[in-house]
Parts: sequence; structure tokens; C-alpha cells
Amino acid sequence: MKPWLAMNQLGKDFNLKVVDVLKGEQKGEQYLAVNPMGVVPFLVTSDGDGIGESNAILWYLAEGTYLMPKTEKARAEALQWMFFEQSKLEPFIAPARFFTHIVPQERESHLDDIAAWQTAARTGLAKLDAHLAKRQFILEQGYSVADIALFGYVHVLQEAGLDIAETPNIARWIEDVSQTENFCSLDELGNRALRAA
Ligand SMILES: N[C@@H](CCC(=O)N[C@@H](CS)C(=O)NCC(=O)O)C(=O)O
Repeated sequence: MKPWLAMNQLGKDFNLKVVDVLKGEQKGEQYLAVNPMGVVPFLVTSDGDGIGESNAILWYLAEGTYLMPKTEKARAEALQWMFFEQSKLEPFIAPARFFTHIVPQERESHLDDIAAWQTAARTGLAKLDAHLAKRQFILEQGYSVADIALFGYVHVLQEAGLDIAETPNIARWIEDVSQTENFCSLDELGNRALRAA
């Protein structure tokens, strides 16, 4: 979602190639030849170079646009939160959501893991919530690439079995991000991209 949302908000064109991770296509020879890391998302730029990691893709897309923080300090702060997302949120929300929402038939056999991931996610989410009690967006200057990086998994926290009522400032921020220019929901982004693929 993160690259999709950034490209949509920036009005950048892209061609989507669907990789079905549930079928293991990300580990197939064809995809590994493009991205040896064997995960999605992956961006192939117009000159044929490849960029992996959602937040690196976001950084590349944001360069030279209103999404890139304006000062050195703000750029460092954006990166701080983007690393926080990768270390304290994504590793816990993503698997809890996977076994709760994407493959719910496997939920029962992962109950202990899911509970541990949810506990860890709550710790990170509480820190983000405290930050968003003081700021409308992640950075003082306003909406930026950092908001997109955190929004991806945080806005679907309920699909990981977490309760949005525990983090009211995050709930308010989700609403504010949803009001930004050319915002598109995950469902709508997916529908549009699949129609164009
Ligand atoms: N830290 C990476 C995570 C990439 C990742 O794990 N992607 C998942 C789907 S969202 C994936 O491709 N999983 C399949 C696999 O690990 O085989 C990012 O933010 O881009």
C-alpha cells in the first residue's frame, strides 16, 4: 500500500505486476531474477534499477516532492520514525494480521504467537500514540513520507486483532491522513491497480 499511496498522491504513473505471495510466487525463479530478496514490494525504476524495502521505495518516490521533509533535521526525524515502524510495529502487526485476517483458517494454530505479537505491537503503538498526542502528523511541518510509512500497517491494526480505542490519538491521525490530498483507501488503491494491471 505504501508505494501505491505515495504514487497516487504524487500523480506518478506505474505498472503493477501482481506477485501472489500466498502461492509463493515471490520465491519463484522469475521473481527472484528481479528481486533476489524474494519479498514484495519491489520497485523497478524507469531506467531498470530495482529498489526493495517499502520505506526505501517511499524515500525514492518522495525525493523532490512535498512529501520529503524540508530540513535536514526533519529528514532525520522522518527516518527515525520510519526505522521505528520497521523495528517496533511492522514485525508484530504484520504477522498478527496475517494469521488473523489474511489466513484466518491458520489462526487457531498460532494463538500464542499472535498474543505475543499483539503485546509487542501495543508497546510500539502506545509510543506512537503519545507522539501523536502532541502532533497532528508525524513531523511538526505536516504530512510527509513518514506518515505514509507508518500508516500502511497502523491503519489496519484492528485486522491484527488490536483495538483502536486503546490509541485515540492514532485514531484521530488515521482520520487526518485519510483527508490528505488525493488520499486513496487500501481497497480503492488495490482495485485501481488491479484494473490497470
Ligand atoms: N521490511 C519489508 C517487508 C517485506 C515483506 O516481508 N513483505 C511480505 C509481504 S508484505 C512478503 O513479501 N512476504 C513473503 C515472504 O516473506 O516470503 C518492507 O517493508 O518492504
